[in-house]
Amino acid sequence: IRGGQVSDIREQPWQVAINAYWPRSKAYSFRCGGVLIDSCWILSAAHCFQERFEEKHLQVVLGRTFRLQNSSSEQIFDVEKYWIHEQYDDETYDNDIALFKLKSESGICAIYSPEVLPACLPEPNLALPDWTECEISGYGKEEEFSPFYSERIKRGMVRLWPQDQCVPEKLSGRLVTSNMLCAGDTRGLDDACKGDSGGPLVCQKNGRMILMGLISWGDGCGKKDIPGVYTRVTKYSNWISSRMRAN
Ligand code: 4AZ
Repeated sequence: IRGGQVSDIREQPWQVAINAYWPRSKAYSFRCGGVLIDSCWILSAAHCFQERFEEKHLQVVLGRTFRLQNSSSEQIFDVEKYWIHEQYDDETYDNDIALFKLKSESGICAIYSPEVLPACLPEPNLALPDWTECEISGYGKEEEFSPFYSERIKRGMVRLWPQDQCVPEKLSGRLVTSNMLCAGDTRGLDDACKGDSGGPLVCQKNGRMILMGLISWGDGCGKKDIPGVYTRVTKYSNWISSRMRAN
């Protein structure tokens, strides 16, 4: 997260970190963010998994304020299976969504606690007013050209842009589809950045935190009047629930 503030996992208990194992270096490395949506289910961005990692090479970490630091509140899971959206386009990042089922013997995976709680999925028809203030979070970079990911979880505040202002002219010419939404800080400060992908954009409604977006792409991080681009989660309600029901 560029700008924003350091946070605590209890402020973003749905935030997950996904690590991928690299056989050549025999080590796990941080890959992307993700969002807990149910005890055994998380969402992330398809583009993080273009390499088509095997399930056994992925690991999901919940409940950590510090990305690399063990914590008594953490819960770590293997992945039983994951699905990349069938229409994901690696050129445009259209349909940039992936669904993960965590592995468990019992059918219960994450145990809810102050540090581990799911975000709510939106109804498919939920439309929030333009410029609604929402929250993003992640362990991603604090500056576009920083060599490091953030060691501590951060959060930032961004506003939902009107779709008619979310156009290629604002985003170095890249296509913006109706499956994407734009959000940015009108002060030009808070924004998602590299490593935050797959993580949440949540908006408060009736006291609940609703997952409206997944961090997907942008033109740099926190440039003035340039929004970040997010996967529009309302478009995938049926895709998500049908897979959860069938599995
Ligand atoms: C990235 O590279 C990335 N400012 C994600 C989000 C944004 C930029 C880059 C939005 O994963």
